[in-house]
Amino acid sequence: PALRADVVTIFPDYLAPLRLSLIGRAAQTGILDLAVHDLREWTHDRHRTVDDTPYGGGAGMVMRPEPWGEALGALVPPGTTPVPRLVVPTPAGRRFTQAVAVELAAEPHLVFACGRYEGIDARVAADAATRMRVDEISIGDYVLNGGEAAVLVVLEAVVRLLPGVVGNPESLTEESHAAEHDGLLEGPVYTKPPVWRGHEVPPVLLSGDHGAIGRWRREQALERTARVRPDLVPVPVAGRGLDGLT
Ligand code: 6GU
Repeated sequence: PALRADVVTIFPDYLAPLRLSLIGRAAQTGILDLAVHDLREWTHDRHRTVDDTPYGGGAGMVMRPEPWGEALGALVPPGTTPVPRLVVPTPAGRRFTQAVAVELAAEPHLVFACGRYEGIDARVAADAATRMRVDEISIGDYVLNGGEAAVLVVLEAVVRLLPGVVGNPESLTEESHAAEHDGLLEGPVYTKPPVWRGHEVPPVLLSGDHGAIGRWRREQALERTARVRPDLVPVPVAGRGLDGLT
């Protein structure tokens, strides 16, 4: 497979959508080797306890380190090569972006550790970091109850970048956030009919003039990005104007 992905969670059913659609097909065709593991398999008490009260006080519960240590030890035994990357979804992580998705898609093996409650005892990441690269990642500035929904997001963004998953590879370079278009948002798109409910398709798109179409799309992308995401507008550099031409 192009990618092996292990997901550890106390809610394996939450990851069921990974069997559907594009990711499901990638797993069916062998591009993706996906395994979802129940953290409670690595508990030993009658109640399969995964959490405990926080040292120092505070609200909520913290995930105990022992089951996580055993799980990661079983999935990544000493001497495992290539060394997998451990992705820990947390609202306190570095921001997940298309550039991070591209980075993760280049890895052969990803292990996802889904925390719940107030998070995982910090010694789990510290201990794992002695053996593997640990990446604490946030999918945005809001709080989820656990990492599972974030893993669905991260895997959808990563798996579609694997060779052979998206039919036409040009789709990947023409879309929003593509580095090839300076990370701009994609402008509006149209299909037939040329007039619908009185709304016309912009005539330039019917002109057959690919130079003019390319300039129009760039202008639309810049206009939309400046309007809805001014933080994404690229800073002009000497010798290269924002029109992408000069
Ligand atoms: Cl990755 N995990 C959780 N639990 N909450 C989040 C998040 C991740 N990203 C934003 N909020």
